[in-house]
Amino acid sequence: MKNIRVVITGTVGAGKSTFVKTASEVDVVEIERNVSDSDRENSFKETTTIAFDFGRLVLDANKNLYIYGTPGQTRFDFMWDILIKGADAYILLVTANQPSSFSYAKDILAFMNDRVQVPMVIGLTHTDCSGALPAAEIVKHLGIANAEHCPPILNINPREKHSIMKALQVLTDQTI
Ligand SMILES: Nc1nc2c(ncn2[C@@H]2O[C@H](COP(=O)(O)OP(=O)(O)O)[C@@H](O)[C@H]2O)c(=O)[nH]1
Ligand SMILES: [Mg+2]
Repeated sequence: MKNIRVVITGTVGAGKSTFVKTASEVDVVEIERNVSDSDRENSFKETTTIAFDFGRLVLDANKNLYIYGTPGQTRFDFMWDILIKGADAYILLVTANQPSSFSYAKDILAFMNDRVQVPMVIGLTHTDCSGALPAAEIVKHLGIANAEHCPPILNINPREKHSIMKALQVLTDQTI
């Protein structure tokens, strides 16, 4: 059995905590507090993750996943630093119907790329919501439209187990 550390990152409200909860076979450790006023303007949520979410999943006969969800706020990026440096692979979640968050998602991607070169997948969430932009459009905003090695881009609904299982399969297939 191979242990694989997977980081789930992305913007506030993209679905990171939901992803970890849906994935995990053990009770998720989630560290939250009330959102600050500045975040409240950009979010409908009352709480936000301040440290990280942690879960565990046996994906198949030879993959034991440790799953860490990052906090979504820049001022906690020391935590991203710690998490990403220990990651074997990561998923960047982007809220497809929130164009205002795309530049922040691009910043996250740059932050990660600066620190690690590990397999990754871009997961578009909220694609079932009105106003969701097409993948080709979003990828342009992330600055990877013409990248030589464009990472896999998937629609992910973090509330659905089959959806996150597929994403984790695509991700971890790249780690072998
Ligand atoms: N309709 C829909 N709701 C989603 C999707 N992904 C996440 N959500 C919801 O968005 C909200 C924020 O998710 P959360 O996991 O707390 O975001 P985080 O800030 O990234 O940890 C929750 O109410 C989720 O159920 C999606 O793909 N579709
Ligand atoms: Mg969260």
